[in-house]
Amino acid sequence: MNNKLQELQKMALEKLAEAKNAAELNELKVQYLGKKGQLTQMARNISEIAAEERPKFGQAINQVKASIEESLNQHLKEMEEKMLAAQLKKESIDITLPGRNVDLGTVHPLTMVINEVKDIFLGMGYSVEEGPQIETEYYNFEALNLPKEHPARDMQDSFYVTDSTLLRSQTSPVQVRTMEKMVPQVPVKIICPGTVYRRDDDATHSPMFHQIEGLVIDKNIRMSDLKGTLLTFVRQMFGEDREIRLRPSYFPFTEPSAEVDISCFACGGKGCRLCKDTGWIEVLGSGMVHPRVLEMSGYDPEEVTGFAFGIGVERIAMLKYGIGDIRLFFENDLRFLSQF
Ligand code: 2NL
Repeated sequence: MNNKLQELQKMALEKLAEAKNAAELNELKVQYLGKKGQLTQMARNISEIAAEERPKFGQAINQVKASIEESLNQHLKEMEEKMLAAQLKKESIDITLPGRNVDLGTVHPLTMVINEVKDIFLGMGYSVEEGPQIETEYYNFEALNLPKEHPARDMQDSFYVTDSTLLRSQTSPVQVRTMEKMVPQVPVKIICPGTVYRRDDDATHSPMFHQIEGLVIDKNIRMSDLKGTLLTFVRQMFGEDREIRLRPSYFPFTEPSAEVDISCFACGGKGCRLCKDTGWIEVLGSGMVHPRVLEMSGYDPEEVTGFAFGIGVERIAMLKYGIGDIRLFFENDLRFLSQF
């Protein structure tokens, strides 16, 4: 190989090895391989060489060019790797540092009970209806067969907003509104969960509390349908080995009416402190919808019948979780709420 060419290759490779950064490498690339670079110049001078030497010379030029390119790429690659390693070292984080705790909220015990009751009745084909919390006297009392002189209508027992509107004292008005919307269609099969208000305030009564009422209207609905439905509900809510007992009672909107007891889930019915040695615990009120109530909402009590029930959410939650004072639900004390 031509001496000058060898010399050039040696120089180029040495300089490439000494280059400190990519910019210097790039400069060398221009210096040797660029359009006006040394190697390019030499290739241009090929005409000065004897014709028979030219192929060999051309080949040598190409070899030198290839070796410079290879060395250049090799150095560039090494530099990139070094830079990456340095950057990774600089930016490394200590993953052994313990994480910060994030406080998670919990579902309120009353919401838990409401969700559970909803799930059970949704499973039996009911739909959920909601309605206004400020109601007219008509929907809250009149349509439910609560006569004008009934004590529940008294200012002392309900929160009146105006002379004829009040905070609903039960969720039944939602059921009345649903009946009016559906009439004369059957079946009606709904539950109405919601906040209700009464002038009452002690360890077992809160002026604001929660109710879930249920209503079924269809042809040939009988008391046995009520009993079977409530037994199914009670067993899912309080355990598969619960029994129920219906005691005669009175509500203006149902006839006949019945208070529903469940066999005590603490002692199984033998008698204990929870059931006050009776073996039974009262959990809800129910009955066959009063014919006048059906009639007022447009249904013909000769054609259809119905049953209804009302569940006190706070009462169920207090029983289920062994809570002695209703006010704990509304104080928002995290020491209480975080236990659920
Ligand atoms: C209780 C009693 C009850 C109803 C609520 C009702 C609703 C309509 C028609 C007839 Cl639209 N009845 N609701 C029936 C019986 C009892 O609640 O002690 N609740 C805690």
